[in-house]
Amino acid sequence: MPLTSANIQQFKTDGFTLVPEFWTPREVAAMRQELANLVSAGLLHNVSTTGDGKTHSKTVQNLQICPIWHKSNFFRAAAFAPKVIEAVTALIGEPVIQQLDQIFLKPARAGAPTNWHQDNAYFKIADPMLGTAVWSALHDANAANGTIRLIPGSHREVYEHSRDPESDHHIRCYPPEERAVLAELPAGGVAFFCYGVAHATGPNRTDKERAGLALHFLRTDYAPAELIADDRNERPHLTGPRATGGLKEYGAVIAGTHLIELERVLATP
Ligand SMILES: O=C(O)CCC(=O)C(=O)O
Repeated sequence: MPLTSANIQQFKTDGFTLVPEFWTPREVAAMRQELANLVSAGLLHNVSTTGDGKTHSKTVQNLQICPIWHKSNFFRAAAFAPKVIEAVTALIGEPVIQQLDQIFLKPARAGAPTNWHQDNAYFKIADPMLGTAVWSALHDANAANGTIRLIPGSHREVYEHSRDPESDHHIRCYPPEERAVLAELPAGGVAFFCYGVAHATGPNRTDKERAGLALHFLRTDYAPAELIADDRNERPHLTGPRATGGLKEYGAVIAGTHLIELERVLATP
């Protein structure tokens, strides 16, 4: 079990918890390699704007890919890793569905922030404790390179959101930042935070890039209707009576392929 009872208790109280050694060094190496493949293929886009929410910045970059599953069999399989499912179900219960996958890459010296928001301002589920992000540090993440900040207990508050003028499509809020904690994590570490917790990442002014992979999961019984419609062919049921290991959603069994995909990525130059 990747979480301790203290992790589960902290998630209940603060709305988030940190696991510094979640992914193995080999898993991290494969994640970085696959991210480099996606970057080379031109699949990440700068969402950072000059202050009007429209004009893309030429000086700073917040590079996003969302979704990832249709571009990377490796990242698609990561959501099915048994330790991911074990951790997520320990935090939010069952049955669970995967809702989203995305990466934000902050290039060296010019990495731009992702501003404050609560994921539930997008997802709007009835109980924000019944959805969680699994935010994985692909590089050591610290204050200098803009690691994620989280506001303990903010899942019990709802902040007003408006269009973020520094992003081409995001919304943002202006929560009490002085209450935030900095989630410093080594590469392979994970922050689990429920849909209600306000969070943000900062600028990266160091001379090395930094990336975070965010997988989002929620309780199937709290999912929006379109996400669990019978004719839906993406976003997998991971547990419960409708779970098929990805077969129904992707046309192939994905469960159990995470380590096979990892070896494939590492073996491919
Ligand atoms: O990694 C980032 O910059 C932000 C991630 C995030 O806010 C999210 O996945 O909700």
